[in-house]
Amino acid sequence: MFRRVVITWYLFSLAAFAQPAQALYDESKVPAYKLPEALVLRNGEKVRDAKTWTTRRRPELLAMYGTEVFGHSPDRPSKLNYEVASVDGKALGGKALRKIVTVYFGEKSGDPKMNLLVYLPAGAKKPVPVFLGLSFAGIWTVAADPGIPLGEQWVRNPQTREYEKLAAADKTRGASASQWQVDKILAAGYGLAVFYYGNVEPDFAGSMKYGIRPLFLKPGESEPAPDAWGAIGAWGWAASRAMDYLEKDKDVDARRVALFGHSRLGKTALWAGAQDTRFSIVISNESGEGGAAISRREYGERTRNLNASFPHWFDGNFKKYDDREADMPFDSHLLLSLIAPRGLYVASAEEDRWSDPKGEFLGAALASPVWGLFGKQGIGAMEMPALHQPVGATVRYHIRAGKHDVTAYDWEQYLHFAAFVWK
Ligand code: GTR
Repeated sequence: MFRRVVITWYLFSLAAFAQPAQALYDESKVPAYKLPEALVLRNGEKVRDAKTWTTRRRPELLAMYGTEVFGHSPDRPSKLNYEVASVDGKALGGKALRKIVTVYFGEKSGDPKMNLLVYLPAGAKKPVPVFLGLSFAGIWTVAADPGIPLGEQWVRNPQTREYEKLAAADKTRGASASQWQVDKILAAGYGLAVFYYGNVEPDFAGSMKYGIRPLFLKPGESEPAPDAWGAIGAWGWAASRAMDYLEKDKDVDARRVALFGHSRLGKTALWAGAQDTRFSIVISNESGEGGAAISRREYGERTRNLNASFPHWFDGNFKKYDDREADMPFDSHLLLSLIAPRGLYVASAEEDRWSDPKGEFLGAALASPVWGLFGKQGIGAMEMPALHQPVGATVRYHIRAGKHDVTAYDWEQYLHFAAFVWK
């Protein structure tokens, strides 16, 4: 019980302490703004076809996001160092084949490594499409499955307010099961792969030393350059390493892998999916500011809040945009456009005003013309839909009732969307 209380307290504190009372929530007071255009190159030339998009506009946007926002990540390693630690064909009461795969990030024994949990429908006759997700709380919280090894979890001690790495208690098994909906995913014929972001780098200012980024510092560097990756870049890079593994797994249809993340991990999914085109679908669940929401909208969280509360998430250059969103040569529609022409799902929750649902919708709607270059339909509307009325085709959006969370309703929409994209 005690541990569950600590985890709840910790997760709550992540969301709560960063929300100042003076955030703007009155739509009528949101000032007008002017956005950079998706289909215009920085030199002013118009983008009229898919080839110009792919060979010129996309690379310049990717470079801009690398330099100004998330920081550049290292290249794909020449070899993935991994080990299939266990395989059980009768997991979850016989419904699933479960694999635990350890991915090693460094050469030395103390270097960071992550455990990837892979569930596939038991008895599948051919390789299956997979949802790959990042977890806030550890892979053993995904399902109450005693076959998942308990790991260590970074938690903030309520007394000292310091973060500590503690062995997870058995009671935390399945603690975040409602956010993963494993039964629904398996019943739809898909697999689910999940890793714990804390295995890659813990999530607090000053935590870099415990994660993978030090492995890539250049000689003489004690911290990444202003245009080198932050924690979001590191978590996203690990998602690509999970993808490297999925490509090697013969039970997985690696051409059909959807990358999923919620909140800060939704921002992470967008950036990882923007860079790594092997992800055929990218799902942003309430990614908010720095994710799907238009930054120039003065509603809910702002750039200055991100940089003040989470200085480790973005790169050094991003700090200069505090209260200067109008000067950004980018905005969220351009981040989202980097997923084109693959499947993109953006989802919001009505009570999650901090994430700016309307800003998230507009990001997806304003990115959609890029899908048009490829003969695909995006959102196809500029009016926010009503609650529980998903809109769009290869770019899709919904807003549901309720709080900042991932729910069964959200997963039902993602499964439906995946069936459409992977038909
Ligand atoms: C909040 C943060 C948001 C969002 C959220 C989360 O505190 O301000 O940008 O990422 O955390 O990740 O839960």
